Amino acid sequence: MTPYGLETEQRPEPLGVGERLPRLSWKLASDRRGATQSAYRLTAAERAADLADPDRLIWDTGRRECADTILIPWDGPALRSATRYHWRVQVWDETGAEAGAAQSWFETGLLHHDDWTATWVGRDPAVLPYVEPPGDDDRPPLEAPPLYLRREFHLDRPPVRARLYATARGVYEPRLNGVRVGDAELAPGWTEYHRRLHYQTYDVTELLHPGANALAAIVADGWWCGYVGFDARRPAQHYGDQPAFLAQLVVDFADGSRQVVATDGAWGERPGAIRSADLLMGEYVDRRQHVPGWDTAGAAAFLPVAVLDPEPGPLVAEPDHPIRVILDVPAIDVHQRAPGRYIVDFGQNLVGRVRLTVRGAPAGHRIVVRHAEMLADGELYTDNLRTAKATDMYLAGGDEVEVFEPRFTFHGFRYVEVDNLPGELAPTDIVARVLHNDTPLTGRFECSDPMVNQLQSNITWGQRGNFIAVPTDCPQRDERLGWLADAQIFAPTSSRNADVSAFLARWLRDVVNGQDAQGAFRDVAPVVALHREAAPAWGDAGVIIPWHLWRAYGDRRVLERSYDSMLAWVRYVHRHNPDLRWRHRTGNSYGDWLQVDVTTPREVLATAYFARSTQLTAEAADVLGRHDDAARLRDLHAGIRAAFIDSYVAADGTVEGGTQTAYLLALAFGLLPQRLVPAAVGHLAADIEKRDHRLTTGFVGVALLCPVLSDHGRADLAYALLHQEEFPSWGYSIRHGATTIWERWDGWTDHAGFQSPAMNSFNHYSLGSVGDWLYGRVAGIDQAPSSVAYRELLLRPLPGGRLRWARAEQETARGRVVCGWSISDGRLTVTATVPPGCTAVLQIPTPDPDSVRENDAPAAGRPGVLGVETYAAGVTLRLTSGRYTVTATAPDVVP
Ligand code: RAM
Repeated sequence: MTPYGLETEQRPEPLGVGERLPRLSWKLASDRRGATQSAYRLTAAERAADLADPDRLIWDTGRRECADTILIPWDGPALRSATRYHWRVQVWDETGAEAGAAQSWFETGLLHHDDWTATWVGRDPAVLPYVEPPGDDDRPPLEAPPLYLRREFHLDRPPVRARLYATARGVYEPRLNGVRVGDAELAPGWTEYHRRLHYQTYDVTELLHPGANALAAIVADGWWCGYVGFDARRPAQHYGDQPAFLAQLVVDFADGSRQVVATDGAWGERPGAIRSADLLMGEYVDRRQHVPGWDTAGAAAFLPVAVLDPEPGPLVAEPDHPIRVILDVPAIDVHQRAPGRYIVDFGQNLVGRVRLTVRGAPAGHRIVVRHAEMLADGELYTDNLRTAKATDMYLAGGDEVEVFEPRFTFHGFRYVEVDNLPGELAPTDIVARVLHNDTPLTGRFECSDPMVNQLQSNITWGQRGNFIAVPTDCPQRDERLGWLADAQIFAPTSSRNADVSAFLARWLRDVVNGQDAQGAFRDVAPVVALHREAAPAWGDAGVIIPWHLWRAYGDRRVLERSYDSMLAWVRYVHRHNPDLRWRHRTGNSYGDWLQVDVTTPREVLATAYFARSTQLTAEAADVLGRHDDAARLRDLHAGIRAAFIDSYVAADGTVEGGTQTAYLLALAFGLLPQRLVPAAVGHLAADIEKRDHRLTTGFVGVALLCPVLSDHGRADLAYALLHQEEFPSWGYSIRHGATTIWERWDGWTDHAGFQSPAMNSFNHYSLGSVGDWLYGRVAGIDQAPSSVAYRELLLRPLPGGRLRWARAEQETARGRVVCGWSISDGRLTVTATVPPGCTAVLQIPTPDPDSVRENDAPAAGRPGVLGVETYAAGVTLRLTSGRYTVTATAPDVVP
């Protein structure tokens, strides 16, 4: 058994950790069945070599008889700022034998406000009135060009260690001696800036040298003062009226001395090649304005900056993975539409920007790149972008070969139009660069059906495209907001595909910050619009997501930090709805948003969510030891449930509204008397059947559709919906070429063409929330209701539909889990991997319990098999950790 995947604060070897008591985690791997950790020991030292010397350890837990492996808080000495700590974990297995060890490190950031000496600097309008060079009428509105900032400094000796701590009001790219620092994009991302502004930490030791050095940065408007959301006001409406920069370079020498170079009045500024940059509008570069060597020592004098603010403000160490360029996608087709004008197809709706190689353009020649998700009559369809221009422009510098790649904008697109290009556009001269927060991909789902695999691909692309700075609703039009319902509906799916623990926990701080003094959350976070109480299912994200992060990752601290706001939300709804039907203070009450042809009564949906949030807050209270709260919340929940039944459930099991979503909410949230459950399932099934296996659900209901059907014995219907290719269905969009999940079932239809451009995104993840079910039931990786971070696995492969096999893998916080099945020649084969320290209940659906064999032997008594029992549809095996291959007579479900 070996520990691997060591992490501090849910990231491997992070620089600049801001937590005073960071939490350490490791995973375990073993080929041996029944492997478990019985004890661990954590040690730490300031030098890696010192980990071997007991006298030089600064922290030693000694051997702790404990199976825990995740998020163990530091309880060593108080951590100092800007210090690297090496740590080692040693583990003992279930026999008490020493099993293995591994080591890692983390480095603290600037933990104290006093550590900051830097001041905010920006453009001084008095010193530098900006005058746009004449002659470019067709350019985007240009209010103020990005800042190019620099400062020179001298080092007497080579440093042994150097760190740059930096951030911006806006988005920035730091540079040192002519070289870009780090690989973060659009840093510092987007937070409730007035409450928390993230700074980034970079190791720049290798970029410095004795003699003259130059520290520089480009800073553009970003979310701070650019266009944000659908309210097209700019500038100064949301956060501030101009971008600014704050940085502190800390250089350490061998003799223990230190030199600090911080932003202050000695910095210089002038505009450069990027003439304007906006997240929604695009970027405009005039290469003729590029000053060679501007970011190296000895460059021409810049103008003085303005010191904008000596107070650094609410700086917080970046706690999650930054946005990066994650992959490059080549063009699959380049089509010339007119001389110099090309439409390029990347074959995938994606989010990022293009890199274009320009050949032989004379100085000042203007090339325009526009972006779109769809084509209409062979041309870009951009109506659905609303006011987002998504247009990049490049004025050539006159070199033989130039490369244009915008840096401070992003677009949602599959197609681009390149206009006014001199010469031919070779497919290799353009590439799409995909951007998103670098949440490590942890999951994989595959099956025998290409349409379902395309669905899984569309879901993961929707996740990539919308996990940019905050979980957004869409990445292309003038919106891109952190809508709460979208995020809570998709959270379970997202945590299958990637490790989103740090990303969502960080965004939850914004959700909590958005809550008002009465306890009402907002529909979006950060709050830049929609200044009223959140709608049902939207505000509930403030309860559901912390709970989900606890279940999926064992993150107790996120529960602790969210608990008061969870409770305040439930109390808020209760206070305004004392009769326990949520009818008042429902904000914009979107209902089952974008449902098809039906209307689920808002009150039914709202009251169901009131019950759900109350129940989850009660569970959170128990986890945190607040048992009095838990008891009160359980009473409240019982009352809401009774009110729900009384008001909306009839004696024959019909639920008010009679829609699929009404039944799904009632069944999924346990709001029906047990005796009426079969009847309600019958009504739900009848509705689906009478529509020839079509769904009517919107954002809210869709996540529950397949899970509820398969939990209630109607996997046949869940599969019928999964395989449906007629409108409305996932398959319909795929049949029409979708490579991402659409916002609306009818984003484009045979009968009506494009939906109204007023609201029609082709990259919205909500309807992709079925992904959790693909992993959880189709392949079969789930956990028991009381389990945390997949400690007690529930492996329930569900052969059905037209599938012949399905398989999922998931790198959980405890290690790698696999579950898959295949059927051939009447024989079912199930493979499962259970990581050390975990147990599993594995269901084998088979009509013949006696046929079950593990590795070709009767399952009972096999190593690691703790028990064999029959259940209604087959046999369950209780397993310890290990890898298993189980075969049995196949169930009679696959054609
Ligand atoms: C739209 C978006 C978003 C949704 C809200 C209610 O603006 O589609 O996803 O949450 O409406």
